[in-house]
Amino acid sequence: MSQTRREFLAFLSAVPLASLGDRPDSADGLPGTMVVNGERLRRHLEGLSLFGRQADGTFASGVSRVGYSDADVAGRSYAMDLMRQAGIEPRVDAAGNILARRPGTDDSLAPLLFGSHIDSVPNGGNFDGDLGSLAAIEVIQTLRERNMTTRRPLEIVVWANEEGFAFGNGLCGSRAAAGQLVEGELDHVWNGGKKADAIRRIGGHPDRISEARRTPGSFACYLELHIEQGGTLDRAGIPIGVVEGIVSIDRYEVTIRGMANHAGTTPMPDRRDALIAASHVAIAVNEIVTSEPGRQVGTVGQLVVVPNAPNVIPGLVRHTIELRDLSADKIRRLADLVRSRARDIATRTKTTIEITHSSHHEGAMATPEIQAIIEKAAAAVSLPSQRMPSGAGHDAQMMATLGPMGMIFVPSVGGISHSPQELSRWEDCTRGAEVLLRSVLLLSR
Ligand code: HGY
Ligand code: MN
Ligand code: MN
Repeated sequence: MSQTRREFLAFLSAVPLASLGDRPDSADGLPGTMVVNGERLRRHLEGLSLFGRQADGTFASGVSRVGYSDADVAGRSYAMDLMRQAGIEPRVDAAGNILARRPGTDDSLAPLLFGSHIDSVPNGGNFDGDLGSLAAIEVIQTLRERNMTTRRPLEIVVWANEEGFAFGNGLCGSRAAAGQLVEGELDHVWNGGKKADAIRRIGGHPDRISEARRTPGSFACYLELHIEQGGTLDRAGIPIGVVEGIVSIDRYEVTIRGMANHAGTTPMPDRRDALIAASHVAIAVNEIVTSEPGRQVGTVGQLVVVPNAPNVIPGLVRHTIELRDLSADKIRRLADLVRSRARDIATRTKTTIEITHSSHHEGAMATPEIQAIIEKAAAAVSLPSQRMPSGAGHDAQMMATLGPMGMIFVPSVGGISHSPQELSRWEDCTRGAEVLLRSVLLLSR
């Protein structure tokens, strides 16, 4: 008997939430104290951090485990071994996503899907994605040890290339599942290789990529535990964040053409310096984004100078612009303002500036009923929680196009992420895994 989204949400609204959190023993037979194994989760996070660590590094050195790299292949194999130790058998889908299923007492129901990613940005941290992926395995391991079987089947997932440093567009595995790969994406070339071959490297089948598609209703709901990557929870001293919505993200490729010339013999007024133009564009992005109230952000994060020689005036600069906000309309409007400023800058610097829209990730609101469940799950183990937006993008925003979605945050110390200094306290990681477990139990009844 499969349930439609409406039936599932109606069921959620009827779930006796008071069974969790108002008294020590929840209806699931779990005590009001933590039951996940925080020590084991820590060991697994430390174990995963070895794959992509620099040669003479330590845990504090962070990790470079870019999607489809050797380190990613090794980290994925480590994660799959942990799944097997937890009694579930992983498979790799056509897009390279790792999936593993645990049967429920009523296997005819759509599974509860939960997980995250383990690829990183270059010189990234050891918690972004890793926590949600390994905590999902910890949930399965804990249920097994406690001899608990949920009514609904459970399916955990490690998404492929969430960060998108490889091939310049993120949420790759979850976009394939949501049917949102762009035309010709598998033929894109990066770092001397084709995307289709990169997907093969991690065990996917690009020629059968459509098999990775998930249809609405193929899962009851999607849950993701993740570090906040900002400083809200850490500053507030609150251990659990309940995500209300995930930002829309627009990315642009900018190509600025001037004229390479001799740095010694070319008088300043005669120069067509592409890097000067790019510098004005970067400042314009910052000025435009900060010119109005709100949580919008804008970043010029990647820049290449050609020929990049000390004694040559830069003739060509390529750089990115990334704009984010919960409102897709707002970042479209801000991009239009950037474009018009770029036209003035091109005139003033005697350069040409081409701005190409390279990717859009639609934001997503989390399902209110699931937000309520997460709050109750936190209360079941006496953890305060607070609702908040996500300034980072996540695979969850792709899953939200297919079904109900919820995200659980834990604090990032100092709000630092995408850096070796990214850090979440072990006790917060354990708390996040516990709330994930409680939420899974409530949602898979
Ligand atoms: O870029 C992001 O927001 C995410 O960490 N991939
Ligand atoms: Mn992430
Ligand atoms: Mn990230």
